[in-house]
Amino acid sequence: MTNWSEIDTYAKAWVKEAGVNIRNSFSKTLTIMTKSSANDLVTDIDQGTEQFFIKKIKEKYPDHRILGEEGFGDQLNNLDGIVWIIDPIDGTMNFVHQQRNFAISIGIYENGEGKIGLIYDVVHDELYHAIKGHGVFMNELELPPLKETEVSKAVIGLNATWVTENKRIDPSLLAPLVKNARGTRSYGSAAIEMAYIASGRVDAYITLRLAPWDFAAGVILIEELGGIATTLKGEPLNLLENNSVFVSKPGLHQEIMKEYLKDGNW
Ligand code: 2AM
Ligand code: CA
Ligand code: CA
Ligand code: CA
Repeated sequence: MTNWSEIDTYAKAWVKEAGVNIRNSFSKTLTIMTKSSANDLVTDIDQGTEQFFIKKIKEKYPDHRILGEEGFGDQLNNLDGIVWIIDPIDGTMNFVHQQRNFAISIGIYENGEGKIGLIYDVVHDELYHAIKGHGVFMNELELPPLKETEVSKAVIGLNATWVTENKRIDPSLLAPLVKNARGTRSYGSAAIEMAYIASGRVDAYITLRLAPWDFAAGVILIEELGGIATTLKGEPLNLLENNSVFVSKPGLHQEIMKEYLKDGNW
């Protein structure tokens, strides 16, 4: 039998320890590198944080596998067994430019089923934490189930990219949603946008391209609270590839799918 309570205790302790290391790095000079493009940044702290988690996990749980953004984990082509899906710093551009609005994101899955979700907003010291079947907490505060809402009363997480010319979606689909929503926000960290749905600060989050480590923890939090997580076509998310992601309070998800996303028929 898997001792989830023990895994949870270790995971939380490691996330807090990594957070201290990241905060301490603010006084040092960052090494900033680019990946796929000039705006796709990675730092030595992203890499060091991922390596920190891998060392801890492999020491304690040698049979667990790890999928990490920076590539120090395992090559996965299935989700068999226990898999940690890790983004050491989600919101690297914010980390580099703002020293805030970034998070550590860890989703722990067993045979593809989400068991533990951790999102740690390092600078605000807010640890969002879900254990499947046992609720979602922000630090010590248990979060209530998500209530239904509607577009006219909703704050929607949406990057302006998706309402300008882009190669993934016709901007005329989402422009009316921006107009009809109470407001839109863009925090620049998918994990924080999703944690904010869990805590009720945002009602939905829509984006056309995320990697598994961007949403692996967030969907566990949101689904545990009765929220809905799909692609923009309304299909289940796939943890082994990039996805469009639409996460939302209930009711609102159905309204946006039907009235703005034509039930995925675009
Ligand atoms: P990152 O900071 O870990 O790279 C920014 O809008 C959000 O999108 C962040 O969560 C960011 O994660 C993520 N992101 C940035 N570049 C991406 C890419 N090429 N594919 C998928 N997600 C990306
Ligand atoms: Ca990145
Ligand atoms: Ca990320
Ligand atoms: Ca990252």
